[in-house]
Amino acid sequence: METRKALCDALASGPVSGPDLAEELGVSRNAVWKQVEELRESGFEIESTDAGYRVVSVPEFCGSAVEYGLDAPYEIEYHEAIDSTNARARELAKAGAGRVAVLAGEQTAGRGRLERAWSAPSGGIYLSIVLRPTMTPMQAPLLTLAGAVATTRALREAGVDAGIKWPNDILLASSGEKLVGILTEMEGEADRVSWVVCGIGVNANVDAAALPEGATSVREQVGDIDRRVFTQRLLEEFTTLRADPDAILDRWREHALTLGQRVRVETGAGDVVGRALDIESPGRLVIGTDEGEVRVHAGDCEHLRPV
Ligand code: BT5
Repeated sequence: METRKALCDALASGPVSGPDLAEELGVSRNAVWKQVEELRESGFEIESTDAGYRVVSVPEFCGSAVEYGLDAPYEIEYHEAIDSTNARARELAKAGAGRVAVLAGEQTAGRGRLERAWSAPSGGIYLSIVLRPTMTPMQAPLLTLAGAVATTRALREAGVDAGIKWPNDILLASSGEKLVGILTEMEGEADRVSWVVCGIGVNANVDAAALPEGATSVREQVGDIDRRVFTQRLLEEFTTLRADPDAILDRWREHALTLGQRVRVETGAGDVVGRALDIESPGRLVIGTDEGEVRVHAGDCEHLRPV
């Protein structure tokens, strides 16, 4: 898979000859030829010209299609359908993988937080990114915020008026219907994260009728999108944000729907009701209540109508 990613990178920058590819990738010419044949079998149209291999067209949605021209360091493991991309990503993470993303067009046992179910009909984008960050478990929520910002930016670029509800739901701004859910899982010790899986479920090219009440899809709002390009944009934005962790909170604020709203947050220690004032690292919501400011780390947040 690593060679395939490197091959996709090389082909994306223009025609290139077999021998040049072999040298660049550090593999035999025969290995290059085999990989090119595999790309053709997965739906790539690749011409052999005097200047070398030239990509004429790319398949609509699969691992190599997303890797082709992707400006982010992830190999993509694609499944047309899978039980849960997070479950698969955890397996890979436990086996030592990093910088890989599991992608599916349908999930048969998608999961939300707290063992809730996630509806994942065919036509969606279900993506779980495996990361091995150098950070403490306390800081890991920042990655979830980064995932939410990256996805919101990709949605806005696609023409969807999306925004973030704390901590990591993405909603249609005008109606509050849910477009995206994010589930981050991790393993590590007190002072060091071993791996993080950031799982993102986007209701992309699916009918709202196939989703639970209160949900909407990109298809319902702006029509079908190119899932390949969308996934690339998401991964690229995510990579840019990770390179500048200090900027994540500011970007989150810019894309948030929650700040300034009256909210009710259900926490393990009871409900907190008040006005959402700000977010603090690594993801705490600051709520102004009748009894003063309260900071919440986690919980389910509801936007209330102004009183
Ligand atoms: C989430 O949980 O919002 C996190 C969802 C994460 C899904 C991704 S898909 C890729 C990766 N692989 C997985 O197996 N999971 C991740 P939570 O905040 O607990 O919200 C769950 C609630 O959202 C459910 O109880 C439903 O009410 C609602 N819901 C379920 N499916 C939905 C959908 N497709 N769109 C909008 N809302 C949905």
